[in-house]
Amino acid sequence: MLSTTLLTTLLTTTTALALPLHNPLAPRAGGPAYTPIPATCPVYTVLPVSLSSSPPHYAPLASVDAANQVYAAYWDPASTNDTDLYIGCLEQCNGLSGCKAAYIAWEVPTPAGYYGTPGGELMTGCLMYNRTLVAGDFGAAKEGTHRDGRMGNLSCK
Ligand SMILES: *[C@@H]1O[C@H](CO)[C@@H](O)[C@H](O)[C@H]1NC(C)=O
Ligand SMILES: *[C@@H]1O[C@H](CO)[C@@H](O)[C@H](O)[C@H]1NC(C)=O
Ligand SMILES: CC(=O)N[C@H]1CO[C@H](CO)[C@@H](O)[C@@H]1O
Repeated sequence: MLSTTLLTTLLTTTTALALPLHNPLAPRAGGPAYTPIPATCPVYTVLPVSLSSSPPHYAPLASVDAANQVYAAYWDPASTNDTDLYIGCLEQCNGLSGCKAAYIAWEVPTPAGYYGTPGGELMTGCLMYNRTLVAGDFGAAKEGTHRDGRMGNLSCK
């Protein structure tokens, strides 16, 4: 659940991140609206799962991205509170029709074709899916990518 204070922080943060500074990859304007998740709608996570890499870097399997990813937002690396960004990612999923699960990690490579770029830029990635994700939907990420990956299933969607 998100307090008003936290939401204010979040919105301030988002505004700051939306300014295209030196990074040519400006976050997409007008992503899904940040929609607070009611306390009656718990968020369930299936991470961490056991992985051979240590520390584990979880990434959704490419097949899951191809079949079920419905939206992705990439944000410039920032020193913002990771928990706030995770909650913001969940809230954007909540605001997107058909979104049932969201995943966020740091140092996520942008996909090829992102804003006409070859991709591979490491950014904070918030990825949204149209089905509940299970532990088997995740695998070990490539070294140096997907730091601190976390996910949530939205129980009311
Ligand atoms: C999820 O989205 C993909 C397109 O990204 C679509 O092909 C698929 O049918 C959708 N699945 C569900 C369960 O809505
Ligand atoms: C990040 O935000 C969460 C939730 O608002 C808070 O509990 C936590 O203390 C914050 N962490 C830092 C390092 O500010
Ligand atoms: C393992 C786990 O917590 N799964 C949850 C994922 O989200 C759905 C609701 O969308 C829950 O019913 C599951 O329990």
